[in-house]
Amino acid sequence: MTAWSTAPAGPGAPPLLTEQAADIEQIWDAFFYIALGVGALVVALLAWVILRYRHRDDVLPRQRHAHIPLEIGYTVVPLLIVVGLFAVTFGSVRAIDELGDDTDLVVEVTGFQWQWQFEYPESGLTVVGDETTDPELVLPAGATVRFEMTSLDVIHSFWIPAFRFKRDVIPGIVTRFEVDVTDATGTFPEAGVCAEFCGLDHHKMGFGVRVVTADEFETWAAQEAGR
Ligand SMILES: [Cu+2]
Repeated sequence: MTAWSTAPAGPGAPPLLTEQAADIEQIWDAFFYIALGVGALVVALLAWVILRYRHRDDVLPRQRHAHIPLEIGYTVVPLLIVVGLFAVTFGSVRAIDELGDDTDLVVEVTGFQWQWQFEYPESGLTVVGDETTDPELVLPAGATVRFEMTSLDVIHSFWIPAFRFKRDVIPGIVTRFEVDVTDATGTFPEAGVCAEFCGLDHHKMGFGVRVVTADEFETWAAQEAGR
């Protein structure tokens, strides 16, 4: 597991590999800067109270029972922030949950203790990792890819930080999501991990991601099928 495979968005974060990742990154940024602002306000108010009302004599500062506008303000403003963040998050998750009619490729992901298997049903291909070798998830650039995921044993979580998205992989249930892979090609070793602690060798559930052109994908699939 490389440092960046669990790093949040920001400097050093992996490149965005899906169209949806850019939206999600914006939401992460919004959360970050709003949290920073709220944190700064709290620290500033604390510092002001500590300094302004520090113990100087035994006279209490002026006591006040209620301040209605202030109380309404500090209830309504956080509520608006939470509702706003919920709304944008809901929108972006729905964009990934919505399965369109123009899927180019289906990848069936199976998590198990302690590796991953990627199946490409249309080409009859199976890529599976083992103790010593991480599997590589090969994706065609520019394609709309649907992931259909399940687990053979316990709950895992399929996490490609470059997607800025992860989803639980649950035994007995198929979870799905769909993303549009960007046009950039490249090889990203250790780009994926399991993000749900699933036992002793949980940390060994890494996998690589390789994004190739549509033609290269066909060639790869034909080669693998011929093996
Ligand atoms: Cu796992």
